[in-house]
Formats: sequence, C-alpha cells, structure tokens
Amino acid sequence: MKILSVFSTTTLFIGLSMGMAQAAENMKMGNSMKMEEEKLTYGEPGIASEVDRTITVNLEDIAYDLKKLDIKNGETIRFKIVNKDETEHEFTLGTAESQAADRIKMAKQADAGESMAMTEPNSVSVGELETKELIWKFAGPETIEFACNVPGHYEAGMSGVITILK
Ligand SMILES: [Cu+2]
Repeated sequence: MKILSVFSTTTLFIGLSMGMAQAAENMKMGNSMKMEEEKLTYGEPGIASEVDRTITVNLEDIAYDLKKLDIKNGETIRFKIVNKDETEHEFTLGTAESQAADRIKMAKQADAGESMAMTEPNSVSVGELETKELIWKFAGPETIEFACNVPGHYEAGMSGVITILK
C-alpha cells in the first residue's frame, strides 16, 4: 500500500512538471509570435510605386536558384517568385527563429490536413507552376533568411540568407 502511494505521488509530480514545462514553452512561443505581429525588425510590406529593384527567384527541384542576397537599408524589393515545380512551395522572409516557428506551425497544419498557405505579408505561397510577387521594404542592418517551410523542404535546402546592410 505504501509503495503504491509513493508511486502515485511520483507519477503526479512528473505529470505536473511536464505540464508546467509545456505551459512555459507555449508562453514563450506565444510571446515571440505576438512580438512579431507588433513589429518586424527587418522592414515592412513595400509599395509597388516605390520598388527600387526586382529580383526573380526560380523554384525548381525543391530548391531556390539563389542562396544569398545583399540588400540596402531602406531598399524596396519586388520578388518575383516563379515556381517551376509541380508541387506547392513558399517564399517567406523571417529571422531564423520565426522561420523555425513557421515550420512547427506548418507541420501541425499538414498533420491536421489543413491548408498550409501562408497569409502573412512577409510570405507568399506559390502553387504548382505558379508565379507570384512579394514587395518588401527592408530595414537593417540585420541578417535574415528566406525559406520554404513546407514540411521537409527547408531540410532539403530550400533556404537562403539575406544580408540587410546599414
Ligand atoms: Cu518548398
């Protein structure tokens, strides 16, 4: 009887600790996402009439045809995203942390059978053989990533680095 009660207490304690760790994790994620919505450090959606430069990015064989980009502080870029694959991709701007959070979110959506289409202004989803545009006004200095967070694609190498200069 005594052993049983010790066992139950231990189980309860482990259960509580796990619950608390999970709650702390959720709070951390929730906070970082909230901060992201309030203000993105690397810029804001751009306006077509203020575009300084157009950069075409081809997506083929689960890869971008460009891995590295230098952009000036204050520059407005029109990204022309050309999907040559017969599979869905995306082009998302973000910090390494926000990209990682997006991957977790998209994996959950995929598991739940929900649409993975991104609706945030720093991201475009491109369906098979589709071409879309994303206009962004960059603020630096900062180093960010562009990435496709469709499950497995980032891991396959679908990402690149953007250096926003001073
Ligand atoms: Cu992809």
